[in-house]
Amino acid sequence: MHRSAVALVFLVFVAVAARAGEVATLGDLAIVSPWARASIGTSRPAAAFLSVTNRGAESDRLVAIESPVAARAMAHRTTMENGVMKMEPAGAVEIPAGGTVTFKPGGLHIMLMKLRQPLKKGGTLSLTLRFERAGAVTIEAPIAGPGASGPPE
Ligand SMILES: [Cu+2]
Repeated sequence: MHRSAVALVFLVFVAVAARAGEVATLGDLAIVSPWARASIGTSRPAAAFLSVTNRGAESDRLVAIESPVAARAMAHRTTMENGVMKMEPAGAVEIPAGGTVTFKPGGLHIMLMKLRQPLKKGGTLSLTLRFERAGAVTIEAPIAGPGASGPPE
């Protein structure tokens, strides 16, 4: 192999290794460590989590979420009100320039409603994220157990 080609391969490897957990990039956005929780059948909503990093100089907004397994998907926010935990639609989620927004248990999350099939531990969930500026990307989120607080190993 030509020496410059070896150097290029090495550089690409370093770039990939430095961004562990990144499953997709879309313009200046990177989708990091997506995962979902196994659902309790199909009668209750399911939740999915991930991070979005914006390496650009302009903010973007997550305006829509779709999944083939749910009739509706949306960003939700968990809040405490007078000691009672509740959640509500978060609307379009701002992804600030140079910032990372993390969807995680107890905070922002992706709520999947009216499931067409249960989310089973060990499977994967297909999610399409639609951003106002960057466009849409479809990712596969591994499904952890129903009580998991982080992605499956
Ligand atoms: Cu919710």
